[in-house]
Amino acid sequence: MNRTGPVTCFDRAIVRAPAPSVVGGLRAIDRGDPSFAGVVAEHQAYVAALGDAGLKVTVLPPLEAFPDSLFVEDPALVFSEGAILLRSAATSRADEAAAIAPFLRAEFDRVLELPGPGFVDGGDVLVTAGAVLVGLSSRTDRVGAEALCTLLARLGYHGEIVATPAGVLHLKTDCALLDDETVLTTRRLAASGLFRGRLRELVTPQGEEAAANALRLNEVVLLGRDFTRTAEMLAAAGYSIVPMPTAEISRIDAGLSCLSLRWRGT
Ligand code: CIR
Repeated sequence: MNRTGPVTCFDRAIVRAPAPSVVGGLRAIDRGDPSFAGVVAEHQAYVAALGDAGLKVTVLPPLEAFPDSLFVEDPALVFSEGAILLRSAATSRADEAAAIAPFLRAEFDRVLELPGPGFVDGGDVLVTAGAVLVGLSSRTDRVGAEALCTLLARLGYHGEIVATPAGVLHLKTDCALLDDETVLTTRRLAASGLFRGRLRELVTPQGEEAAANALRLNEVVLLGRDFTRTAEMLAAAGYSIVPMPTAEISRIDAGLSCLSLRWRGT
């Protein structure tokens, strides 16, 4: 198994249980609503996988008023040094940061807040060993990204603003850090040159682009279970794969990073 470094090493996580309203979650293309029971089952499998990977998981209560609130990665960023509350450009998600704030204030001594008028979703933020990459997208604008870089500096991190390919929801829709030196990426994101000279790239096979929203946790990589060719590629490269069900959450444009906030607390 390839080396896990500080940016893929975690012992704590926060998730939020899905509410029945999740069936009306945001999506770019409507391929039918997910089933509530199916989302619950996928979420439970995810929480179990986090525990198996060695993380202590706090499960927050469901929020019926916020269909997408199980995707806790978007309203906040967390680091060992503190948390940052973000601002979502999606109207239906705008108040999720306020909803998660009390839990973050209970966990972290330092909780910073992204000032307006800019917007950032956590799905656009890829923490690498060298820099925190902030992808511009329909959810993250330049004003928000610049404000975030200022806050990151206060926590001791170097933020860098990068581009997300047109039509891609979030930067991490198309990539996941596999270890300090390696990123799993789609061909279209790799083509932007973003990772050149920074990270070794493993590119998802054609037709398995959605596999790129994977999640490295300590000794394992959580990967959507339908992506068998990506699993073979990662196994051949020395990674230990945990196949995860994602058919229901993928109907509302979600993958594996967005279901949790992860950090090293000790
Ligand atoms: C949304 O459009 O906001 C949700 N339906 C999906 C959010 C996925 N978040 C992520 O990948 N970080």
